[in-house]
Amino acid sequence: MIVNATSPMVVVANRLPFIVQKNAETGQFERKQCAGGLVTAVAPVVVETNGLWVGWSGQHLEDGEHDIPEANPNDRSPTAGLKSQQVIPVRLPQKQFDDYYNGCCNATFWPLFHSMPDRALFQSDKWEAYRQVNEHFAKLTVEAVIKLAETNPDSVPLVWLHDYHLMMAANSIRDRCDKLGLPIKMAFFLHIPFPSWDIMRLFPWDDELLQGILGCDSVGFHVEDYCLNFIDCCQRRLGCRVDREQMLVEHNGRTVSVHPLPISIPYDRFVSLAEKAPQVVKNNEQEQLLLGVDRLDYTKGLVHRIRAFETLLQKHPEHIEHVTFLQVAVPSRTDVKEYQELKEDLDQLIGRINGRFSTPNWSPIRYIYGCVSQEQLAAFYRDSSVAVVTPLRDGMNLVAKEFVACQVGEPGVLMLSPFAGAGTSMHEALLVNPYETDEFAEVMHRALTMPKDERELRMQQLRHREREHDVNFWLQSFLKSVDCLADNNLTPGRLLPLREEDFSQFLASYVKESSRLALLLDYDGTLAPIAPHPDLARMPEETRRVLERLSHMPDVNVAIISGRSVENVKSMIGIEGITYAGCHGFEILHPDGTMFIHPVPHEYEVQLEQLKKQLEEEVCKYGAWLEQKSSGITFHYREVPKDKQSEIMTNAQKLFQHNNIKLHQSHMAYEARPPVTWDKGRAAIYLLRTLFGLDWCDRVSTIFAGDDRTDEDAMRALQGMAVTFRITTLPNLRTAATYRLPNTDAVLTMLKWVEKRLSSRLPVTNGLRSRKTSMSSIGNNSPPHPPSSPTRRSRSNSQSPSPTEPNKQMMVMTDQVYHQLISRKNSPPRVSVSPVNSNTRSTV
Ligand code: ADQ
Repeated sequence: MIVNATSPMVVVANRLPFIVQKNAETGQFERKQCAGGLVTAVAPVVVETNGLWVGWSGQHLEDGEHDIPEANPNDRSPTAGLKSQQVIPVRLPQKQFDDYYNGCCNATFWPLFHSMPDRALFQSDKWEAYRQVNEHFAKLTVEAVIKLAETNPDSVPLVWLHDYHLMMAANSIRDRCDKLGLPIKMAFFLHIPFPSWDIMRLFPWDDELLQGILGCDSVGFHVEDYCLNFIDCCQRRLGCRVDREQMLVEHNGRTVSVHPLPISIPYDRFVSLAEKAPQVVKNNEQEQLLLGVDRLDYTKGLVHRIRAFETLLQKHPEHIEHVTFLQVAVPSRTDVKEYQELKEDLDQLIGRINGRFSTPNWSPIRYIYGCVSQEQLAAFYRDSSVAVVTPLRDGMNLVAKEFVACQVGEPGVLMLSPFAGAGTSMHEALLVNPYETDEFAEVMHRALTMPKDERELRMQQLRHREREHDVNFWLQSFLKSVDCLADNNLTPGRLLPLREEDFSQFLASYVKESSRLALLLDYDGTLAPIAPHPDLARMPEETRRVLERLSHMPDVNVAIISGRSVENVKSMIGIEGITYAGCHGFEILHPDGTMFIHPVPHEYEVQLEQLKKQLEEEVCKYGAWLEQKSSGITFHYREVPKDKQSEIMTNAQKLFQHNNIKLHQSHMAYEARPPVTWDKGRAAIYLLRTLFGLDWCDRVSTIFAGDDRTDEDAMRALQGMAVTFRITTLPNLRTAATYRLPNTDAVLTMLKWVEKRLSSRLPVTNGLRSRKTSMSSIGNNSPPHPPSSPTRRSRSNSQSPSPTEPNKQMMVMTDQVYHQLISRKNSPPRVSVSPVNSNTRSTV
């Protein structure tokens, strides 16, 4: 095979391309070949590029450490050239391996991805084992990359992860390599189907799984349908921007390309095997063989197939004594109960049918339960009249292709299930739905009686296609897709930068031109990029102007909900006429100047004072400092030099603990917040109810955007009642948000989309809406008019103080008041609550 790869390859698969076994006679460890499509296709690339293979050796940690044996000098298999130093064996404790392999891979992903969710088990401990094992694979893969970098410092290795066993390794590999400054390319190939969103969403950790796969640069599936399913899941579950035509997914600021790469077989090898294989012994010259070759797995549809054969004999008795069904089944996962039951069912079914139809010279079904050599398989393929390849669901199915390659004599007929990946391209096969038993039997009859000219024509076409698109073609297509093929200049697909139009996809059906709109926005990391010091976190001028214009539109309410104190966030934003909620919603300054303050227990205030004092005296050094807020404090350690950070953090944690104050982790900071059930979520709901009444949800379109854990409270509280955006660059993050955005620029783009969408509205000027300054007429970036007093319709009848001077009126929120407020429909409750003196605040 001429590989032509430009990068050394690190293949990462559940198994090594051979199993290491102890020879009972010599006591020496030696290699036992496992000849599969993957090994045949991929091993030569690893050999030729001086790459490495990471995988399980068949040995557990308990079996002890031993060297990987070199290949036997007589070895002619594809892995013969693979030296032991090119192999990185994965050894794991047996229990952990079992939880990962049987508990998660085979009990969860195998049935789920084959769209058989009833068979799938969802167990958190098995999922945890899966993640841990993937982490272990990731660690060893990075060791492989380091090894390659030492010998080959100028090349960028290609890490190729295989199959459903390793869907969670990519992010960890990327992260570790980034930290070490080691550039890599990373691709993933799935050998089984990728299910539709409807099935995928049943998996409780689907978001993590999708993000795990998206850690790669390139993702390959057998057929286009699986690619589209994956893209669909990324869009619907993670809110990724996607391009279905170019098959691109944007996640975490990176573009991941998706490729249909139909795997195939070493065609020529099967042809030459078929040319040499000995004749299969038949009952007589005229006997026709129907052939099934499968792993004994419930996805392969063996029971359905044998039942259809029974129907054939019943409906077409002319085949009795002339047709035999030869089923070859390789034992698979024999330690799993489900597979043992399948074997029993099949044994009984075959026994019953043989009992029913057998004659003294003939039995209808020949059943071989075991592994047969490829030479023997080639003979079966060549000498059978019909191959019955009818899985209930299959990623590709190589048997169909092997059968076709081996048709070197009298042409046979291929029967194929449309639910196998192979069914999408092998058009000349007779497609049959395995669930439709009567029709299945009729198609068997048609295949057995098909005239030679039709058989020839169909087989010729099939063979031509498979010869062209053999396993080497698959490999070259893969290398091309990752731009690792010599003489290939691929321009990598890129999604266009996020544009305003992209938000139509997220928001158009929710935010109409006529909608009443509430925009609830966090500040740091959402409107303003995170900076080393809070004072330096400035919102771009353009964002300020868009927000200002939005705040002047009728029926648009803008509220900022921040962890900063209310005065501070207001001064950072500097727009009048909007709502400011500070300290995660503990203090809310309404546009008319009234202030809402959530009460704080006295005991907490005493403890807080003590904590403050101790933090200042003991740990506010090396750049660590304390931010004072009305209901709490934030201890910042972002500026502490790296070598001092852990000491400062540990000491600060101890002081929080010592003073019995819960520590809330923030961006490089610890926060103390009052121990009450009030957070951004409750504050957001309170705001919406006070602004729009109890039925706000029916009348108002709400958009929330935030970037950290405190914002998740709001995302959860608003789930199903608002469109929420999480601004994040974390590669694997669980969020309650509807969509993710990569940065503050994307938030600005979203705001601009909203502005454009609502631009037919008239802005408010001094309480009057002026046609002259409607948003559609604003061509420049300057605000249409100077900031005016907050004169929304709902507020125009309240006596608003000057916006520049907050109203000194305050009310204190008790649970009683809160419930009173939220149960009052449609009335602006702020107005009906007696204001209390600000001095009373701390005593409640
Ligand atoms: P499998 O589920 O294993 O592979 P398949 O593609 O049919 O399914 O490959 C089976 C292989 O095993 C064939 O090469 C066949 O020759 C061999 N085999 C079958 N029965 C045998 C027997 N009794 N003795 C010896 N060899 C036997 C997974 C996915 C598929 C996908 C492949 C490759 O489930 O959908 O096509 O990976 O990506």
